[in-house]
Amino acid sequence: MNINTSSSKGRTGGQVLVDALRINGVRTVYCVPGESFLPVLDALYLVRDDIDLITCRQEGGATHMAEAQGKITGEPGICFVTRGPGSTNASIAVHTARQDSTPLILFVGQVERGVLGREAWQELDYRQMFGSIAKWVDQVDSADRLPEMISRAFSVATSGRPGPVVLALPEDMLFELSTVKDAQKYQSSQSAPTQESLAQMQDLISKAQKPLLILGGGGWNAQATLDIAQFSEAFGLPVACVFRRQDLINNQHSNYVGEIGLGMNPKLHEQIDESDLLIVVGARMGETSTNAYTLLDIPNPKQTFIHIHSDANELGHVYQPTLGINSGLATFAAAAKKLNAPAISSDKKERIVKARQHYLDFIKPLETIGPINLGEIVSYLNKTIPEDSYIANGAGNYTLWVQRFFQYKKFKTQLAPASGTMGYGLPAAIAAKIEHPERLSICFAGDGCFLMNGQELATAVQYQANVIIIVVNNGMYGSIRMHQERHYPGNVWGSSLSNPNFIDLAKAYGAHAELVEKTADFPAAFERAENAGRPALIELQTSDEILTPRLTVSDLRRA
Ligand SMILES: Cc1ncc(C[n+]2csc(CCOP(=O)(O)OP(=O)(O)O)c2C)c(N)n1
Ligand SMILES: [Mg+2]
Repeated sequence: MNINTSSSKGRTGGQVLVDALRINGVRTVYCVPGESFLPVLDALYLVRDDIDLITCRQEGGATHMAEAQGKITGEPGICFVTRGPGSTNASIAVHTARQDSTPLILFVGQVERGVLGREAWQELDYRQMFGSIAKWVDQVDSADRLPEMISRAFSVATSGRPGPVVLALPEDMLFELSTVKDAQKYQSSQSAPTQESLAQMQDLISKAQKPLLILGGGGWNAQATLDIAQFSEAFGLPVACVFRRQDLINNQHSNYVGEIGLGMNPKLHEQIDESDLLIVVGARMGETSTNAYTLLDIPNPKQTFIHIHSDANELGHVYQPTLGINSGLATFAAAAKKLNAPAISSDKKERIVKARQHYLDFIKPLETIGPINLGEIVSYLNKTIPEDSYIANGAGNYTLWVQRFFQYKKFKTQLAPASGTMGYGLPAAIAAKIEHPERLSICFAGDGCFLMNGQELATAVQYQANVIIIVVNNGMYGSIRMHQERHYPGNVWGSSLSNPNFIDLAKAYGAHAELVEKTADFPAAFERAENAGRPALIELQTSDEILTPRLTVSDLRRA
Protein backbone atom coordinates (compact mmCIF):
# COMPACT_ATOMS: atom_id res chain seq x y z
CA MET A 1 0.00 0.00 0.00
CA ASN A 2 2.74 2.47 0.90
CA ILE A 3 4.19 4.60 -1.86
CA ASN A 4 7.75 4.10 -0.74
CA THR A 5 8.29 1.17 1.55
CA SER A 6 11.59 0.26 -0.07
CA SER A 7 13.65 2.99 1.58
CA SER A 8 14.85 1.97 5.03
CA LYS A 9 14.81 5.66 6.00
CA GLY A 10 11.07 5.69 5.41
CA ARG A 11 8.67 7.88 3.46
CA THR A 12 8.57 11.65 3.13
CA GLY A 13 5.85 13.45 5.07
CA GLY A 14 4.17 14.08 1.72
CA GLN A 15 4.08 10.35 1.00
CA VAL A 16 2.79 9.45 4.45
CA LEU A 17 0.04 12.03 3.99
CA VAL A 18 -1.00 10.78 0.56
CA ASP A 19 -0.95 7.17 1.78
CA ALA A 20 -3.32 8.24 4.55
CA LEU A 21 -5.64 9.77 1.95
CA ARG A 22 -5.65 6.51 -0.02
CA ILE A 23 -6.35 4.44 3.07
CA ASN A 24 -9.30 6.70 3.81
CA GLY A 25 -10.78 6.13 0.38
CA VAL A 26 -9.92 9.44 -1.30
CA ARG A 27 -10.18 9.28 -5.10
CA THR A 28 -10.22 12.98 -5.99
CA VAL A 29 -8.16 15.86 -4.65
CA TYR A 30 -8.70 19.52 -5.53
CA CYS A 31 -5.90 22.07 -5.40
CA VAL A 32 -4.27 25.24 -6.51
CA PRO A 33 -0.60 24.30 -6.33
CA GLY A 34 1.92 26.09 -4.15
CA GLU A 35 5.62 25.62 -3.62
CA SER A 36 4.79 25.10 0.04
CA PHE A 37 3.55 21.53 -0.49
CA LEU A 38 5.70 20.11 -3.32
CA PRO A 39 6.30 16.75 -1.56
CA VAL A 40 2.52 16.21 -1.50
CA LEU A 41 2.24 17.00 -5.21
CA ASP A 42 5.05 14.55 -5.90
CA ALA A 43 3.43 11.85 -3.79
CA LEU A 44 0.18 12.46 -5.71
CA TYR A 45 2.16 12.08 -8.93
CA LEU A 46 3.25 8.62 -7.78
CA VAL A 47 -0.36 7.52 -7.17
CA ARG A 48 -1.86 9.31 -10.18
CA ASP A 49 -3.64 6.11 -11.27
CA ASP A 50 -5.52 5.96 -7.94
CA ILE A 51 -6.17 9.60 -7.09
CA ASP A 52 -7.28 12.26 -9.58
CA LEU A 53 -5.78 15.67 -9.00
CA ILE A 54 -7.95 18.55 -10.18
CA THR A 55 -6.00 21.78 -10.45
CA CYS A 56 -8.21 24.86 -10.26
CA ARG A 57 -7.78 28.57 -10.99
CA GLN A 58 -8.56 30.14 -7.63
CA GLU A 59 -8.63 28.61 -4.16
CA GLY A 60 -12.21 29.76 -3.57
CA GLY A 61 -13.20 27.67 -6.59
CA ALA A 62 -11.00 24.71 -5.61
CA THR A 63 -12.21 24.54 -2.01
CA HIS A 64 -15.84 24.98 -3.03
CA MET A 65 -15.40 22.03 -5.40
CA ALA A 66 -14.08 19.96 -2.50
CA GLU A 67 -16.95 21.17 -0.31
CA ALA A 68 -19.51 20.17 -2.94
CA GLN A 69 -17.87 16.77 -3.24
CA GLY A 70 -18.18 16.38 0.54
CA LYS A 71 -21.87 17.34 0.27
CA ILE A 72 -22.51 14.76 -2.43
CA THR A 73 -20.57 11.84 -0.96
CA GLY A 74 -20.83 12.42 2.80
CA GLU A 75 -17.05 11.77 2.97
CA PRO A 76 -14.70 14.71 3.46
CA GLY A 77 -13.88 16.62 0.28
CA ILE A 78 -10.11 17.19 0.09
CA CYS A 79 -8.37 20.38 -0.98
CA PHE A 80 -4.77 21.58 -0.89
CA VAL A 81 -3.91 25.28 -1.01
CA THR A 82 -0.79 27.24 -0.39
CA ARG A 83 -0.01 29.27 2.72
CA GLY A 84 -1.00 32.92 3.26
CA PRO A 85 -2.94 34.14 0.22
CA GLY A 86 -3.94 30.61 -0.81
CA SER A 87 -5.51 30.04 2.58
CA THR A 88 -7.29 33.40 2.69
CA ASN A 89 -8.83 32.69 -0.73
CA ALA A 90 -9.90 29.24 0.48
CA SER A 91 -11.49 30.52 3.68
CA ILE A 92 -14.79 31.30 1.91
CA ALA A 93 -15.47 27.59 1.42
CA VAL A 94 -14.47 26.73 4.99
CA HIS A 95 -17.25 29.09 6.02
CA THR A 96 -19.63 27.41 3.57
CA ALA A 97 -18.73 23.98 4.95
CA ARG A 98 -19.39 25.20 8.47
CA GLN A 99 -22.79 26.75 7.76
CA ASP A 100 -23.76 23.85 5.51
CA SER A 101 -22.43 21.17 7.91
CA THR A 102 -20.32 19.60 5.16
CA PRO A 103 -17.34 17.31 5.79
CA LEU A 104 -14.26 19.00 4.32
CA ILE A 105 -10.53 18.76 4.96
CA LEU A 106 -8.46 21.73 3.84
CA PHE A 107 -4.71 21.21 3.87
CA VAL A 108 -2.80 24.48 3.95
CA GLY A 109 0.92 25.01 3.38
CA GLN A 110 2.94 26.53 6.20
CA VAL A 111 6.41 28.05 6.51
CA GLU A 112 9.31 25.92 7.75
CA ARG A 113 9.26 25.05 11.44
CA GLY A 114 12.55 26.87 12.05
CA VAL A 115 11.11 30.30 11.15
CA LEU A 116 7.62 29.97 12.64
CA GLY A 117 6.44 32.98 14.60
CA ARG A 118 8.61 35.55 12.80
CA GLU A 119 5.79 36.51 10.39
CA ALA A 120 7.88 34.83 7.74
CA TRP A 121 6.88 35.10 4.11
CA GLN A 122 3.16 34.15 3.79
CA GLU A 123 3.10 32.92 7.37
CA LEU A 124 -0.24 32.92 9.16
CA ASP A 125 -1.35 31.46 12.45
CA TYR A 126 -4.06 29.15 11.12
CA ARG A 127 -5.26 28.17 14.57
CA GLN A 128 -6.28 31.77 15.09
CA MET A 129 -7.40 32.44 11.55
CA PHE A 130 -9.72 29.45 11.24
CA GLY A 131 -10.42 29.11 14.96
CA SER A 132 -13.96 30.46 14.74
CA ILE A 133 -15.04 28.80 11.49
CA ALA A 134 -13.43 25.36 11.33
CA LYS A 135 -14.67 22.47 13.44
CA TRP A 136 -11.04 21.67 14.16
CA VAL A 137 -7.85 23.40 13.06
CA ASP A 138 -4.32 22.29 13.85
CA GLN A 139 -0.78 22.14 12.53
CA VAL A 140 1.13 18.90 11.94
CA ASP A 141 4.55 19.59 13.36
CA SER A 142 6.06 16.15 12.85
CA ALA A 143 5.71 13.71 9.93
CA ASP A 144 5.43 10.93 12.51
CA ARG A 145 2.07 12.35 13.61
CA LEU A 146 0.49 12.56 10.14
CA PRO A 147 -1.39 9.20 10.30
CA GLU A 148 -2.86 10.05 13.70
CA MET A 149 -3.86 13.61 12.85
CA ILE A 150 -5.24 12.82 9.40
CA SER A 151 -7.32 10.00 10.81
CA ARG A 152 -8.66 12.41 13.42
CA ALA A 153 -9.39 14.97 10.68
CA PHE A 154 -11.61 12.46 8.86
CA SER A 155 -13.39 11.47 12.07
CA VAL A 156 -13.98 15.03 13.25
CA ALA A 157 -15.19 16.18 9.81
CA THR A 158 -17.81 13.41 9.59
CA SER A 159 -18.90 12.65 13.16
CA GLY A 160 -21.81 14.36 14.92
CA ARG A 161 -22.60 17.55 13.03
CA PRO A 162 -20.24 17.35 10.01
CA GLY A 163 -17.96 20.27 9.27
CA PRO A 164 -14.64 21.58 8.02
CA VAL A 165 -11.19 20.69 9.34
CA VAL A 166 -8.06 22.68 8.50
CA LEU A 167 -4.59 21.17 8.83
CA ALA A 168 -1.47 23.29 8.31
CA LEU A 169 1.63 21.56 6.92
CA PRO A 170 5.04 23.12 7.63
CA GLU A 171 7.03 22.81 4.42
CA ASP A 172 10.09 21.06 5.89
CA MET A 173 7.85 18.56 7.72
CA LEU A 174 6.63 17.36 4.33
CA PHE A 175 10.22 16.66 3.20
CA GLU A 176 11.07 14.91 6.48
CA LEU A 177 11.55 11.13 6.31
CA SER A 178 9.45 9.04 8.64
CA THR A 179 9.12 5.33 9.40
CA VAL A 180 5.74 5.79 11.07
CA LYS A 181 3.10 3.12 10.42
CA ASP A 182 -0.15 3.98 8.68
CA ALA A 183 -3.37 4.25 10.64
CA GLN A 184 -6.45 2.17 9.79
CA LYS A 185 -9.32 3.68 7.81
CA TYR A 186 -11.16 6.25 9.90
CA GLN A 187 -14.41 5.64 11.76
CA SER A 188 -17.25 8.11 11.87
CA SER A 189 -19.55 8.01 14.86
CA GLN A 190 -23.09 9.14 15.55
CA SER A 191 -25.23 9.01 18.64
CA ALA A 192 -28.57 7.19 18.63
CA PRO A 193 -31.96 8.03 20.16
CA THR A 194 -32.89 6.29 23.40
CA GLN A 195 -36.01 4.08 23.54
CA GLU A 196 -37.39 6.42 26.17
CA SER A 197 -37.06 9.51 23.97
CA LEU A 198 -38.68 7.69 21.04
CA ALA A 199 -41.60 6.69 23.26
CA GLN A 200 -41.96 10.30 24.42
CA MET A 201 -41.99 11.42 20.80
CA GLN A 202 -44.69 8.86 19.93
CA ASP A 203 -46.76 10.13 22.82
CA LEU A 204 -46.41 13.78 21.77
CA ILE A 205 -47.34 12.92 18.18
CA SER A 206 -50.42 11.01 19.31
CA LYS A 207 -51.62 14.09 21.23
CA ALA A 208 -51.12 16.50 18.31
CA GLN A 209 -53.85 17.51 15.85
CA LYS A 210 -51.72 19.64 13.53
CA PRO A 211 -48.20 18.31 13.42
CA LEU A 212 -45.50 19.29 10.93
CA LEU A 213 -42.21 17.51 10.25
CA ILE A 214 -39.35 19.84 9.29
CA LEU A 215 -36.16 18.48 7.72
CA GLY A 216 -32.79 20.16 7.36
CA GLY A 217 -29.12 20.15 8.25
CA GLY A 218 -26.17 18.03 7.21
CA GLY A 219 -25.23 14.43 7.93
CA TRP A 220 -28.08 12.72 6.08
CA ASN A 221 -27.68 9.84 3.67
CA ALA A 222 -29.99 8.53 0.96
CA GLN A 223 -31.36 5.69 3.11
CA ALA A 224 -32.08 8.07 5.98
CA THR A 225 -34.16 10.32 3.71
CA LEU A 226 -36.20 7.30 2.55
CA ASP A 227 -36.65 6.18 6.18
CA ILE A 228 -37.85 9.59 7.29
CA ALA A 229 -40.32 9.73 4.39
CA GLN A 230 -41.71 6.38 5.55
CA PHE A 231 -41.97 7.76 9.11
CA SER A 232 -43.96 10.74 7.78
CA GLU A 233 -46.34 8.42 5.91
CA ALA A 234 -46.88 6.13 8.89
CA PHE A 235 -47.63 8.97 11.32
CA GLY A 236 -49.50 11.21 8.88
CA LEU A 237 -47.02 14.07 9.04
CA PRO A 238 -46.79 16.75 6.39
CA VAL A 239 -43.13 17.46 5.58
CA ALA A 240 -41.37 20.76 4.92
CA CYS A 241 -37.67 21.34 4.23
CA VAL A 242 -35.62 24.32 5.32
CA PHE A 243 -33.60 26.73 3.16
CA ARG A 244 -31.29 24.89 0.71
CA ARG A 245 -32.37 21.46 1.96
CA GLN A 246 -35.23 20.77 -0.41
CA ASP A 247 -33.65 17.51 -1.54
CA LEU A 248 -34.20 15.72 1.78
CA ILE A 249 -37.48 14.29 0.47
CA ASN A 250 -38.70 13.70 -3.05
CA ASN A 251 -40.66 16.89 -3.72
CA GLN A 252 -43.21 14.78 -5.61
CA HIS A 253 -43.99 12.85 -2.39
CA SER A 254 -47.63 13.41 -1.42
CA ASN A 255 -46.61 14.52 2.12
CA TYR A 256 -44.19 17.23 0.93
CA VAL A 257 -45.71 20.67 1.45
CA GLY A 258 -42.88 23.07 0.61
CA GLU A 259 -39.78 24.96 1.61
CA ILE A 260 -39.25 27.11 4.67
CA GLY A 261 -36.77 29.68 3.46
CA LEU A 262 -36.45 33.05 1.80
CA GLY A 263 -39.60 33.73 -0.22
CA MET A 264 -41.62 31.10 1.65
CA ASN A 265 -45.17 30.27 0.49
CA PRO A 266 -47.43 32.42 2.75
CA LYS A 267 -49.78 29.44 3.06
CA LEU A 268 -46.97 27.35 4.52
CA HIS A 269 -46.19 30.17 6.92
CA GLU A 270 -49.82 30.04 8.06
CA GLN A 271 -49.61 26.29 8.47
CA ILE A 272 -46.56 26.59 10.74
CA ASP A 273 -48.34 29.25 12.75
CA GLU A 274 -51.35 27.01 13.26
CA SER A 275 -49.36 23.87 14.02
CA ASP A 276 -49.48 22.39 17.50
CA LEU A 277 -46.40 20.21 17.05
CA LEU A 278 -43.17 20.78 15.15
CA ILE A 279 -40.75 17.88 14.78
CA VAL A 280 -37.51 19.38 13.54
CA VAL A 281 -35.02 16.78 12.31
CA GLY A 282 -31.46 17.91 11.59
CA ALA A 283 -32.22 21.59 11.03
CA ARG A 284 -30.82 24.28 13.29
CA MET A 285 -33.74 26.60 12.45
CA GLY A 286 -31.30 29.37 11.60
CA GLU A 287 -32.02 32.88 10.37
CA THR A 288 -32.85 31.96 6.74
CA SER A 289 -35.31 29.28 7.82
CA THR A 290 -37.22 31.36 10.34
CA ASN A 291 -37.93 34.63 8.50
CA ALA A 292 -35.05 36.22 10.40
CA TYR A 293 -35.95 34.59 13.75
CA THR A 294 -39.60 35.70 13.60
CA LEU A 295 -41.23 32.38 12.63
CA LEU A 296 -40.96 30.72 16.04
CA ASP A 297 -41.06 32.26 19.48
CA ILE A 298 -37.67 32.45 21.23
CA PRO A 299 -36.78 30.73 23.47
CA ASN A 300 -40.09 28.86 23.78
CA PRO A 301 -41.99 28.17 20.57
CA LYS A 302 -45.75 28.14 21.16
CA GLN A 303 -45.88 24.78 19.36
CA THR A 304 -44.80 21.61 21.10
CA PHE A 305 -41.23 21.45 19.83
CA ILE A 306 -39.34 18.20 19.26
CA HIS A 307 -35.80 18.86 18.11
CA ILE A 308 -33.53 16.12 16.81
CA HIS A 309 -29.93 17.14 16.12
CA SER A 310 -26.60 15.36 15.76
CA ASP A 311 -24.87 17.99 17.90
CA ALA A 312 -26.02 18.13 21.52
CA ASN A 313 -24.94 21.78 21.65
CA GLU A 314 -27.62 22.69 19.10
CA LEU A 315 -30.43 21.50 21.38
CA GLY A 316 -31.53 24.51 23.36
CA HIS A 317 -29.11 26.78 21.46
CA VAL A 318 -31.92 29.16 20.47
CA TYR A 319 -35.13 27.22 21.06
CA GLN A 320 -35.94 25.26 24.19
CA PRO A 321 -37.26 21.93 22.97
CA THR A 322 -40.19 20.22 24.63
CA LEU A 323 -38.21 17.11 23.79
CA GLY A 324 -34.60 17.28 22.61
CA ILE A 325 -33.05 14.21 21.05
CA ASN A 326 -29.33 14.12 20.40
CA SER A 327 -28.94 11.65 17.56
CA GLY A 328 -27.31 11.08 14.22
CA LEU A 329 -29.89 11.55 11.51
CA ALA A 330 -29.45 8.12 9.92
CA THR A 331 -29.76 6.38 13.30
CA PHE A 332 -32.80 8.51 14.20
CA ALA A 333 -34.55 7.96 10.87
CA ALA A 334 -33.97 4.20 11.02
CA ALA A 335 -35.43 4.05 14.52
CA ALA A 336 -38.36 6.38 13.73
CA LYS A 337 -39.34 4.25 10.74
CA LYS A 338 -39.76 1.21 12.97
CA LEU A 339 -42.09 2.85 15.50
CA ASN A 340 -45.65 1.63 15.77
CA ALA A 341 -47.94 4.24 14.29
CA PRO A 342 -51.55 4.87 15.28
CA ALA A 343 -54.35 5.05 12.72
CA ILE A 344 -54.29 8.44 11.00
CA SER A 345 -57.42 10.55 11.46
CA SER A 346 -59.23 11.81 8.37
CA ASP A 347 -58.59 15.36 9.64
CA LYS A 348 -54.87 14.82 9.50
CA LYS A 349 -55.09 13.27 6.06
CA GLU A 350 -57.14 16.19 4.80
CA ARG A 351 -54.67 18.68 6.22
CA ILE A 352 -51.88 17.06 4.23
CA VAL A 353 -53.89 17.06 1.00
CA LYS A 354 -54.76 20.73 1.45
CA ALA A 355 -51.20 21.79 2.28
CA ARG A 356 -49.90 19.77 -0.64
CA GLN A 357 -52.33 21.57 -2.96
CA HIS A 358 -51.12 24.95 -1.67
CA TYR A 359 -47.59 23.85 -2.52
CA LEU A 360 -48.57 22.69 -6.02
CA ASP A 361 -50.35 26.00 -6.66
CA PHE A 362 -47.27 27.89 -5.47
CA ILE A 363 -44.92 26.24 -7.97
CA LYS A 364 -46.99 27.15 -11.02
CA PRO A 365 -45.03 29.73 -13.05
CA LEU A 366 -46.36 33.29 -12.92
CA GLU A 367 -46.75 35.97 -15.59
CA THR A 368 -43.68 38.13 -15.98
CA ILE A 369 -42.29 41.18 -17.77
CA GLY A 370 -40.33 40.70 -20.99
CA PRO A 371 -39.68 37.77 -23.32
CA ILE A 372 -37.87 35.54 -20.79
CA ASN A 373 -39.99 33.80 -18.17
CA LEU A 374 -37.50 32.25 -15.76
CA GLY A 375 -40.27 30.46 -13.87
CA GLU A 376 -41.35 28.67 -17.04
CA ILE A 377 -37.77 27.76 -17.92
CA VAL A 378 -37.14 26.26 -14.47
CA SER A 379 -40.49 24.51 -14.68
CA TYR A 380 -39.57 23.10 -18.10
CA LEU A 381 -36.34 21.66 -16.70
CA ASN A 382 -38.27 20.31 -13.75
CA LYS A 383 -40.46 18.29 -16.08
CA THR A 384 -37.84 17.14 -18.55
CA ILE A 385 -34.39 16.49 -17.06
CA PRO A 386 -33.51 13.16 -15.40
CA GLU A 387 -34.34 12.92 -11.69
CA ASP A 388 -30.70 12.49 -10.69
CA SER A 389 -29.54 15.72 -12.38
CA TYR A 390 -27.60 18.13 -10.22
CA ILE A 391 -28.89 21.68 -9.83
CA ALA A 392 -26.30 24.06 -8.42
CA ASN A 393 -26.58 27.73 -7.59
CA GLY A 394 -24.95 30.46 -5.53
CA ALA A 395 -26.67 33.48 -4.00
CA GLY A 396 -28.80 36.19 -5.54
CA ASN A 397 -32.44 36.77 -6.36
CA TYR A 398 -32.29 34.51 -9.44
CA THR A 399 -32.12 31.58 -6.99
CA LEU A 400 -35.68 32.38 -5.84
CA TRP A 401 -37.00 31.02 -9.16
CA VAL A 402 -34.91 27.87 -8.89
CA GLN A 403 -35.94 27.06 -5.32
CA ARG A 404 -39.59 27.84 -6.00
CA PHE A 405 -40.25 26.22 -9.36
CA PHE A 406 -37.88 23.24 -9.30
CA GLN A 407 -38.77 19.98 -7.55
CA TYR A 408 -35.80 18.03 -6.24
CA LYS A 409 -36.48 14.37 -6.59
CA LYS A 410 -33.34 12.65 -5.37
CA PHE A 411 -31.14 13.08 -2.31
CA LYS A 412 -28.22 15.49 -2.79
CA THR A 413 -29.20 16.81 -6.18
CA GLN A 414 -29.47 20.33 -4.76
CA LEU A 415 -26.03 21.92 -4.55
CA ALA A 416 -26.83 25.23 -2.98
CA PRO A 417 -25.06 26.95 -0.12
CA ALA A 418 -27.02 27.50 3.08
CA SER A 419 -24.28 30.05 3.80
CA GLY A 420 -25.57 32.26 0.97
CA THR A 421 -22.20 32.54 -0.69
CA MET A 422 -22.09 33.95 -4.20
CA GLY A 423 -19.99 32.09 -6.74
CA TYR A 424 -20.79 28.65 -5.35
CA GLY A 425 -22.77 27.23 -8.26
CA LEU A 426 -20.08 26.79 -10.89
CA PRO A 427 -17.46 25.02 -8.75
CA ALA A 428 -20.19 22.86 -7.19
CA ALA A 429 -21.57 21.86 -10.58
CA ILE A 430 -18.05 21.01 -11.78
CA ALA A 431 -17.36 18.83 -8.72
CA ALA A 432 -20.68 17.03 -9.26
CA LYS A 433 -19.83 16.35 -12.89
CA ILE A 434 -16.39 15.07 -11.90
CA GLU A 435 -17.93 12.77 -9.27
CA HIS A 436 -20.74 11.58 -11.57
CA PRO A 437 -19.83 12.24 -15.23
CA GLU A 438 -22.88 10.27 -16.37
CA ARG A 439 -25.32 12.67 -14.72
CA LEU A 440 -26.47 16.11 -15.88
CA SER A 441 -24.98 18.96 -13.88
CA ILE A 442 -26.59 22.37 -14.25
CA CYS A 443 -25.38 25.58 -12.69
CA PHE A 444 -27.71 28.54 -12.33
CA ALA A 445 -25.81 31.79 -11.81
CA GLY A 446 -26.66 35.47 -11.77
CA ASP A 447 -24.45 37.82 -13.75
CA GLY A 448 -22.88 38.80 -10.43
CA CYS A 449 -22.58 35.28 -9.13
CA PHE A 450 -21.07 33.87 -12.32
CA LEU A 451 -18.16 36.29 -12.32
CA MET A 452 -17.26 35.44 -8.73
CA ASN A 453 -15.89 32.06 -9.86
CA GLY A 454 -16.27 32.23 -13.63
CA GLN A 455 -12.55 31.46 -13.98
CA GLU A 456 -13.36 27.84 -13.09
CA LEU A 457 -14.89 27.46 -16.54
CA ALA A 458 -11.25 26.88 -17.52
CA THR A 459 -11.14 23.98 -15.03
CA ALA A 460 -14.34 22.55 -16.47
CA VAL A 461 -12.91 22.69 -19.99
CA GLN A 462 -9.53 21.25 -18.91
CA TYR A 463 -11.10 18.22 -17.20
CA GLN A 464 -14.05 17.82 -19.59
CA ALA A 465 -16.49 18.44 -16.79
CA ASN A 466 -19.32 19.22 -19.19
CA VAL A 467 -21.57 21.31 -17.01
CA ILE A 468 -24.37 23.50 -18.34
CA ILE A 469 -24.33 27.02 -16.96
CA ILE A 470 -27.46 29.14 -17.15
CA VAL A 471 -26.52 32.77 -16.55
CA VAL A 472 -29.44 34.95 -15.55
CA ASN A 473 -28.22 38.36 -16.63
CA ASN A 474 -30.19 41.31 -15.28
CA GLY A 475 -27.28 43.77 -15.33
CA MET A 476 -27.25 44.17 -11.58
CA TYR A 477 -26.62 42.73 -8.17
CA GLY A 478 -30.39 42.31 -8.11
CA SER A 479 -30.71 41.07 -4.57
CA ILE A 480 -28.89 44.13 -3.23
CA ARG A 481 -30.91 46.38 -5.51
CA MET A 482 -34.07 44.97 -3.95
CA HIS A 483 -32.90 45.72 -0.42
CA GLN A 484 -31.71 49.15 -1.57
CA GLU A 485 -35.08 50.00 -3.15
CA ARG A 486 -36.83 48.84 0.00
CA HIS A 487 -34.81 51.08 2.31
CA TYR A 488 -33.78 53.91 -0.04
CA PRO A 489 -36.24 53.93 -3.00
CA GLY A 490 -34.73 55.30 -6.21
CA ASN A 491 -31.19 55.73 -4.85
CA VAL A 492 -29.60 53.10 -7.07
CA TRP A 493 -25.95 53.14 -6.11
CA GLY A 494 -23.28 50.46 -6.21
CA SER A 495 -25.64 47.72 -7.39
CA SER A 496 -25.55 48.14 -11.21
CA LEU A 497 -23.30 45.99 -13.40
CA SER A 498 -21.87 46.59 -16.82
CA ASN A 499 -21.05 43.09 -17.99
CA PRO A 500 -18.73 41.46 -20.48
CA ASN A 501 -20.27 39.64 -23.42
CA PHE A 502 -20.89 36.30 -21.68
CA ILE A 503 -21.14 34.40 -24.97
CA ASP A 504 -17.75 35.63 -26.21
CA LEU A 505 -16.27 35.07 -22.76
CA ALA A 506 -17.48 31.47 -22.55
CA LYS A 507 -16.30 30.75 -26.08
CA ALA A 508 -12.85 32.13 -25.23
CA TYR A 509 -12.66 29.48 -22.49
CA GLY A 510 -13.51 26.83 -25.08
CA ALA A 511 -17.13 26.32 -24.03
CA HIS A 512 -20.24 26.15 -26.19
CA ALA A 513 -22.35 29.27 -25.64
CA GLU A 514 -25.59 30.83 -26.78
CA LEU A 515 -27.93 33.64 -25.93
CA VAL A 516 -31.57 32.69 -25.53
CA GLU A 517 -33.80 35.67 -26.22
CA LYS A 518 -37.22 34.23 -25.57
CA THR A 519 -38.67 31.47 -23.40
CA ALA A 520 -39.81 29.34 -26.34
CA ASP A 521 -36.22 29.10 -27.65
CA PHE A 522 -34.89 27.61 -24.43
CA PRO A 523 -35.66 23.88 -24.95
CA ALA A 524 -33.77 23.66 -28.26
CA ALA A 525 -30.84 25.65 -26.88
CA PHE A 526 -30.72 23.41 -23.82
CA GLU A 527 -30.66 20.32 -26.02
CA ARG A 528 -27.75 21.78 -28.01
CA ALA A 529 -25.95 22.51 -24.72
CA GLU A 530 -26.50 18.93 -23.57
CA ASN A 531 -25.04 17.58 -26.78
CA ALA A 532 -22.19 20.07 -27.13
CA GLY A 533 -19.56 17.60 -25.92
CA ARG A 534 -18.00 20.35 -23.82
CA PRO A 535 -19.08 22.73 -21.07
CA ALA A 536 -21.87 25.02 -22.21
CA LEU A 537 -23.27 28.37 -21.20
CA ILE A 538 -26.75 29.69 -21.91
CA GLU A 539 -27.35 33.35 -21.23
CA LEU A 540 -30.83 34.61 -20.39
CA GLN A 541 -31.28 38.37 -20.34
CA THR A 542 -33.96 39.44 -17.91
CA SER A 543 -35.42 42.84 -17.10
CA ASP A 544 -33.86 44.85 -14.28
CA GLU A 545 -37.46 45.75 -13.34
CA ILE A 546 -38.02 42.21 -12.02
CA LEU A 547 -36.83 41.56 -8.48
CA THR A 548 -38.50 38.33 -7.42
CA PRO A 549 -41.16 36.04 -8.95
CA ARG A 550 -43.77 38.31 -7.36
CA LEU A 551 -42.09 41.70 -6.98
CA THR A 552 -40.98 44.47 -9.36
CA VAL A 553 -39.03 47.67 -8.75
CA SER A 554 -42.19 49.69 -9.49
CA ASP A 555 -44.14 47.68 -6.87
CA LEU A 556 -41.52 48.53 -4.28
CA ARG A 557 -41.38 52.22 -5.20
CA ARG A 558 -45.17 52.45 -5.08
CA ALA A 559 -45.13 50.81 -1.66
C1 LIG B 1 -19.42 36.21 -1.60
C2 LIG B 1 -20.58 37.11 -1.45
N1 LIG B 1 -20.43 38.44 -1.65
C3 LIG B 1 -21.49 39.27 -1.55
C4 LIG B 1 -22.72 38.81 -1.22
C5 LIG B 1 -23.91 39.77 -1.06
N2 LIG B 1 -24.86 39.50 -2.16
C6 LIG B 1 -25.90 38.66 -2.00
S1 LIG B 1 -26.81 38.48 -3.38
C7 LIG B 1 -25.86 39.59 -4.21
C8 LIG B 1 -26.18 39.92 -5.64
C9 LIG B 1 -26.23 38.76 -6.55
O1 LIG B 1 -26.23 39.21 -7.86
P1 LIG B 1 -26.51 38.25 -9.07
O2 LIG B 1 -25.69 37.05 -8.98
O3 LIG B 1 -26.39 39.03 -10.33
O4 LIG B 1 -28.01 37.77 -8.83
P2 LIG B 1 -29.35 38.66 -8.86
O5 LIG B 1 -29.66 39.01 -7.45
O6 LIG B 1 -29.12 39.84 -9.73
O7 LIG B 1 -30.38 37.74 -9.43
C10 LIG B 1 -24.83 40.08 -3.41
C11 LIG B 1 -23.83 41.06 -3.85
C12 LIG B 1 -22.82 37.41 -0.98
N3 LIG B 1 -23.96 36.84 -0.60
N4 LIG B 1 -21.75 36.60 -1.13
MG1 LIG C 1 -27.86 39.92 -11.44
